[in-house]
Amino acid sequence: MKVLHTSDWHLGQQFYEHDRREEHQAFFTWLLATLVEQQIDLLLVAGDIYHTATPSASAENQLYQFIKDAKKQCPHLHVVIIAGNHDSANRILAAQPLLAQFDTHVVGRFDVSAPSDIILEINTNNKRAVIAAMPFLRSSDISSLSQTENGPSYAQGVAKAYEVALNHAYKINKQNAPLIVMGHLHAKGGDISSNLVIGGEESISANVFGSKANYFALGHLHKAQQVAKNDAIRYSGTPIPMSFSERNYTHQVNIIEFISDEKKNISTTVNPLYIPRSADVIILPKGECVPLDELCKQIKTLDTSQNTVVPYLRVKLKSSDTDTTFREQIEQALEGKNVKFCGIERVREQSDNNGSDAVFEDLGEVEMLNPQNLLEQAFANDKDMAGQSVPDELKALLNEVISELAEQEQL
Ligand SMILES: [Mn+2]
Repeated sequence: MKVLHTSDWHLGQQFYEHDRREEHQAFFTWLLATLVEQQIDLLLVAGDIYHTATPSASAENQLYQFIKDAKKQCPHLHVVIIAGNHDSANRILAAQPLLAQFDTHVVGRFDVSAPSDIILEINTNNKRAVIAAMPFLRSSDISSLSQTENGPSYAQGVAKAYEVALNHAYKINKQNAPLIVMGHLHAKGGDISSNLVIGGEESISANVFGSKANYFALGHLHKAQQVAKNDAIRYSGTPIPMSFSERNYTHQVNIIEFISDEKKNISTTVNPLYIPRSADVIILPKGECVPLDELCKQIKTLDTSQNTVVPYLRVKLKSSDTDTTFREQIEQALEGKNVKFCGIERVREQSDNNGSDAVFEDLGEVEMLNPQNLLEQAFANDKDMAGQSVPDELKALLNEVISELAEQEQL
């Protein structure tokens, strides 16, 4: 069985008001050719198919067209898609009956009362695999699985959900077929070690995956990486950069091959395949901030003649650069330039009390923070409130709003 693992497509993303359809299409063209060349039996997409819970018609159209083309070119291909935190479970499940006609399996939500629903047996091309396709777990999905003194524990709930699902997978895998676990979560032990809580959920120890599966296809972290130094637990990362902070990532998909010997021992090989980048993502200046006139010079001399697809450009300027005509000057420098402009970032000088303050390269990273953390940072960074901690009343109010929104999201 030969498998291709990818994730975090974020179809329909608007990047500083710019449509990314063309880049996604370039990725799909490459992916289709790769599926054929590599003779892939099974395509795994580990969540965040779409960028928002209400994707545009054009984003949905792009996914369906891709699946149709993939089935046409690889008739025995099976596809498994799990929902990520950006996806609406209900929305992606709506297409399930039709997608099933194309051997495409969609798992939107984990239901504690029916854990076997997320276990799939794939039979294709005389090969077999068992998949535990665990979608992104919202706190409300798993609150009944854990109780501590302080209420439900998200980490414990996730561990329990994986345990229950995996036990079911082991039970049905009597013929010892390759077992693959899919998940959309922040697993501990990856390259990006951060104390920040990403996406409002805490990170989860890789121990929850157990040790019996042959490969773990993860999504959520956008940088391709192994987890806990284990070659078989991997994030594929995004196929295109989702923010300027991802501009130096090498985007890839993972190709996994399982070979069984006569004793039914399974050996697993994993090889990354690099995805060519269609649209370049550029920040000027490249290093430290430079004075405004120097920045304008750099913009004017930026050579985009080698770019076949129009690149994105964002510029940064020190906030202490007080020339009030900076916008006009930068706009003038941009005239006739073949770029998709993504705005001017005013960079604040590092304050003396650095250390605990997180520094963000762009707003996309702020989106990844959890709201409580963001509120605390707002207090810490505001000069009128400096030194004050967030009042409990305000914290409680924020939590109330968040849980109300979470409830609405479930509807
Ligand atoms: Mn994502």
